[in-house]
Amino acid sequence: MLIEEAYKEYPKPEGIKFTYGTAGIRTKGDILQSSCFRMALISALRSKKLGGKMVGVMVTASHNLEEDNGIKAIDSRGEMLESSWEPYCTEAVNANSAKELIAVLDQLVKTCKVDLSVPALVIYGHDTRPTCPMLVKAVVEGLATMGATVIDAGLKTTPQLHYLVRAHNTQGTPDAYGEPTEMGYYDKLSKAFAKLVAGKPPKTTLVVDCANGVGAYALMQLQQHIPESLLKVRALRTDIKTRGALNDGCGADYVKTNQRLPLGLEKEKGIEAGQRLCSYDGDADRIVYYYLRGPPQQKESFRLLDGDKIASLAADHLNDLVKRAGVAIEVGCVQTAYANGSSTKYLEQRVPVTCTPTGVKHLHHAAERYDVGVYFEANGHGTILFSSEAQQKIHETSPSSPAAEDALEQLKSLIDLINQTVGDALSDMLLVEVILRTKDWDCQEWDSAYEDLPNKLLKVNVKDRFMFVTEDAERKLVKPEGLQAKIDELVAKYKDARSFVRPSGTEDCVRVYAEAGVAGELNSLANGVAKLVA
Ligand code: 16G
Ligand code: ZN
Repeated sequence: MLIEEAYKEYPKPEGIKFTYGTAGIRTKGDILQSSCFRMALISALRSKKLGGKMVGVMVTASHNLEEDNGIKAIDSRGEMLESSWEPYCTEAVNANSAKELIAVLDQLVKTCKVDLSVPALVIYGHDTRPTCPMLVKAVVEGLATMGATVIDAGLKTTPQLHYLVRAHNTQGTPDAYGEPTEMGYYDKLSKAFAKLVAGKPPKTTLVVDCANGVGAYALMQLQQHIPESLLKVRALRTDIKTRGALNDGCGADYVKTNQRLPLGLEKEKGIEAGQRLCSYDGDADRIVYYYLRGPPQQKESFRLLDGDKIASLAADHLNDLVKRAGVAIEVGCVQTAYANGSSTKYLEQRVPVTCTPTGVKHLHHAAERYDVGVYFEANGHGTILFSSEAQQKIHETSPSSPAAEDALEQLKSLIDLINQTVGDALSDMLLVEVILRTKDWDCQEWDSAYEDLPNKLLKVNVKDRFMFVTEDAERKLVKPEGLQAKIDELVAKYKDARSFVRPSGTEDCVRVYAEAGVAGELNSLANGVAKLVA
């Protein structure tokens, strides 16, 4: 009855089909109220299903433009919503009447054996978008309809909300993740960081492009916990008040896609050759690094250190530490088809590597299969997972030498420094800073691990992207029939080339990725494949 009453305020906008995809539901912010209300209902059911444990709901559209927004559900271990529940989300947000909506929820309750008498506990947070307050209101009303206990986390980065869920649910257990507050988050990260860089003061300042998003706020808070004697940071693009500024000409996605500095940064005082920089995305769950080899005005000065480069840096470092510590655990790495071929080659010579389809949930689950699983998408989303057994071994191994003892201590602190629930720009930034400081490397030394193959990503508009079906971790098309053979034939004409085609999970288009050994041939290959697709 309650749902029927509340539903009246949240009918589905006509003529729109929503999908709960790789990044939850994402579209224009002003048509998302009904989805937010309904996702709240499902989240309450999810908490009940998990015995009343806390689950989370995050309102954000990440790197998208400011007018977009989205909603994502977080499971009780701080991970993405279990994928078997995604179809129910899609059905619920597309229901055309209260009756239809209730039928979907009834079906979910029955199939997934949800005990409705269990109380529900849901935490919700949001980024800096102007549509957030209105969407959060819909979430609150949905949760009230279900009689759920709620916690308003307010303005948070996505990974902070994931942290809060995990920390809350593990409180007082042997797996306790940290104090379940925002301050607890900064406290945990900063303490681990201080241990790891003790005796190694920073030689240079890191410039951080905060994408004019929530990362600006979070970084400012983090700086209250880490003294300048340990980390020198200069935060830019921190304007979270000006309308339209979010992700506009800045942020991790802009920098990675355009392979250039944030717009206008070259004119900023103090940005000069040798500078080390990084960019967060709009909800601070991604980060890419870059540096300047020459004057900032020259395009060729720009050198990107993307998710692949971060993965190689981290995998190498952890592998070294594990060996030095004498712990019997294995470091592995997970990538997607977008990983630069050079990075895969580099990593495969050092650690086992697996490839999964795009989307954090796929990488995360694959990384769980390693003792220490390093996963990064080329776009800068990633983290490192330590299995419980690996953590136990690290804590129980007695060191055989002072060097082994030092490596063990570093591993213990890294476990705390890394946000293992999901990719986290702040935590990943601290990780990179620690590794560079430990090795006494500048960006050029990091960059010299391998040379990226020239690569290009194109967007192709097609009539129906669902006609494109892939296999082999998205590296091959099985449909439309015959297309893959044509792509293969074209690719074979180029030296050290690779190309794949996949439907986007977040936009209505098909993406074409191409890589070629010879820079001058790249455009011809990418455009050739795009032509075959269109
Ligand atoms: C989402 C994914 C991201 C992926 C991107 C691909 C999460 C949290 N985010 O943003 O990992 O790289 O989608 O987008 O899973 P596409 O399917 O449009 O290429
Ligand atoms: Zn993001």
